Amino acid sequence: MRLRSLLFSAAAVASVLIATQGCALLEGTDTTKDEKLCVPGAYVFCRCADRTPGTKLCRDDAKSFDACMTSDDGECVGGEVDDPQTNEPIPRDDDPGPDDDDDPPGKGGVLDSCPGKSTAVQPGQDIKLEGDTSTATDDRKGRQGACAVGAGGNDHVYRLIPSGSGSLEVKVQGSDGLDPVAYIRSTCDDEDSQVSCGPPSANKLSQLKLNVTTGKEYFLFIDGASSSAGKYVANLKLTTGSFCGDGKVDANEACDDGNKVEDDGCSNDCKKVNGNPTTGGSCGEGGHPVDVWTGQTVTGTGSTNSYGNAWNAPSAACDTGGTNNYQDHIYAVTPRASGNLVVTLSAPAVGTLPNLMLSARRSCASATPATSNMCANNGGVGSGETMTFSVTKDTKVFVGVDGGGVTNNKGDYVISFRLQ
Ligand SMILES: [Ca+2]
Ligand SMILES: [Ca+2]
Ligand SMILES: [Ca+2]
Ligand SMILES: [Ca+2]
Repeated sequence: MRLRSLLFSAAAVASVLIATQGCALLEGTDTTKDEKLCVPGAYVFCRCADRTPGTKLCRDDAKSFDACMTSDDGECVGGEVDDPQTNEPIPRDDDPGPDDDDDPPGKGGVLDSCPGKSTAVQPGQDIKLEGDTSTATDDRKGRQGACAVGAGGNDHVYRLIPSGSGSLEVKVQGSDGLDPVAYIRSTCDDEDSQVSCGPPSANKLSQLKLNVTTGKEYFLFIDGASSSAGKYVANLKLTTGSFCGDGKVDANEACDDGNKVEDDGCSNDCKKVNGNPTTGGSCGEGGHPVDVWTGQTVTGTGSTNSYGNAWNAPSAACDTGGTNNYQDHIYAVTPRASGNLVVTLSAPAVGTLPNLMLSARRSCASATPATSNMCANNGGVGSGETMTFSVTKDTKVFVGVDGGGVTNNKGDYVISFRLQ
């Protein structure tokens, strides 16, 4: 009995050893140690014999993995081989760079999670992105109208980094079951930040166009309508060119603050200077910027209520020896040609024009020199003001809307600038 028992024990130990070695051979790692290799349910990097990068799923024991897979071809061709990155967690790729080509695709990979696969977008370059959403997860969906699809469809994400400002055109052709819907967000994880989208179409082609600005990031999602998934080819092309919203004042634009916020001093069409930005409150801030082009009238709604008293002697022309302690709104006007600048104050849409005056300076901080036509303070409450004075191409002048009269008259107005 004792011998049999010993033999049985020896056989049991041997079989355990064989099993352990077999397992070690299979996984390429020594699992005799009681240490965890991975997080169950997470994907790690693996390399196929044909050098294709892939991912493999960590099993519940935290020590072994499912077979190495690639998103395009499924299981590895020729099996898995050792690689310095093997078993590394799938990185969240924040850096655009040459390493990107090694990013493992597929479920849990960089294409399947924010911020997505970093993709440089250079002007004039044809960019082709190919993929297959079959093995991705459904985390996101499009929004608004015909684009409000994608729930139930697996999705891929690319982090686009344009190196020029202009119009970005995206065409996504689906095949193999995928009816694509492509959409772009300005914040990867924020559905409400969608800025453009190409609705699904009968020929499985989703197309969109978006003005993009260099220095900003955009997140392109390739999703499936009607819970579809499959292969796609996306073609991207950036054509540089100026536009309202690129942050630069271009021909015939009165301003361009690069945002999509109304009434912040620059309207979304770049034609009006509505609002009371912080820059309108002092010479240190430079004044509320306005560009004027020959033959064009720029209007703005404004108020002196938002500001303090930057100019206590508005201009030499307006200064009658006393001081002006009233609140003022200062515009920094850049004439794009030499000529005469006509500035007009008129009543706001609601209410009466307070007793305000206009004055202008060649230098924001100094009331001199200013000629007598650089002041308009003729009317009282409800009465508009107009002044006209000469300006030189690309030489800034400063226009102040200030309190007129003997009390601190202040409030809302409409101002216009015309270069002729
Ligand atoms: Ca989706
Ligand atoms: Ca512009
Ligand atoms: Ca704005
Ligand atoms: Ca003042």
